[in-house]
Amino acid sequence: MKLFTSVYDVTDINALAAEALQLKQNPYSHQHLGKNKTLGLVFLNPSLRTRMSTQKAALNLGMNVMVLNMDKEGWALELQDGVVMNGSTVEHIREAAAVLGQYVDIIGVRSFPGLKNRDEDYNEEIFNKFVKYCGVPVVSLESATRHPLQSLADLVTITELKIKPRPKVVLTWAPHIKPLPQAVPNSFAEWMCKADVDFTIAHPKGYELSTDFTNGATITHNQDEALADADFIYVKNWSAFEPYGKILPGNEDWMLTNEKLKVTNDAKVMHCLPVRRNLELSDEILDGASSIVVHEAGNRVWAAQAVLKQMLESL
Ligand code: AN0
Ligand code: CP
Repeated sequence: MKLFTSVYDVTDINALAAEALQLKQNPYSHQHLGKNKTLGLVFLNPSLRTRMSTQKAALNLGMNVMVLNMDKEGWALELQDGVVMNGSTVEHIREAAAVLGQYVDIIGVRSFPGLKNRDEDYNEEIFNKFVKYCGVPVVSLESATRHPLQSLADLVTITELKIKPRPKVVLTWAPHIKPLPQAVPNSFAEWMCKADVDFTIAHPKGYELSTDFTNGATITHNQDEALADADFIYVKNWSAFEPYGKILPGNEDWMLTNEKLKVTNDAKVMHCLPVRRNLELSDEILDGASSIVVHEAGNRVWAAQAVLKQMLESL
């Protein structure tokens, strides 16, 4: 594997999830693969889980890891071509990415959307420029429109904890006070539409995701109906795709509660984290028996390790 940006970079998602679960059983079995190989992790936005789990995954494989918080510690990056750089940007992405590629064997990049210009975000301009100019394999640490390491960890978690062959999985929108990217729900939807699950998306009117990611999902505005008989509930806020990046008024009653869980099949509740308590998800759920959010975050290590292993094998 030379690139990991979406589900389309994976030939067999179930095999990759199975590989992650094998690595969970035997984390240090492939230390020789990463010997004298370096992973560079470049962050243009904050992170806790992605940074630590990907670093841990690389260490388990015997790799060296270097982290650059480019947004805080790097030079201000210019992204446009053909401009006179007489403003605040100091270094062009052409040189920055190419130079990073000289120091490392694999690069991870996190680059959130601006949520202002939909075409720019959905064309993945920043991420694709990194890929184009760095000259080494690239793994997405969440781009403008997708978070594939998260989605793989979510598939791993569902595969690990399911008690029937084809569970019902529901992605349900949750309230938030800030406009958040569509990357996590887009990506989760894209992976679930290819997984062996019965997949439903529930959201208030106006929060339709791009149909490029939801082909094959059942989509409803009725949360209670969606939750009926659910085995896994994936909670996530996202801002509107149209009008792009906006929060629509109302919908506070979409926060999941124990009362709402009664119609489910004793569902396990997932969230990628970070989560705002009692806004996106209630204390009673996060602190109760149905929440698997910390277990899910733990599985980020094995998802990242499976991806890095396949990349190391193709170097
Ligand atoms: C980000 C998002 O929703 O995409 C990162 C989630 C992993 N969340 C926030 O910005 C709160
Ligand atoms: N879920 C996730 O990607 O968390 P971080 O933003 O903390 O990396």
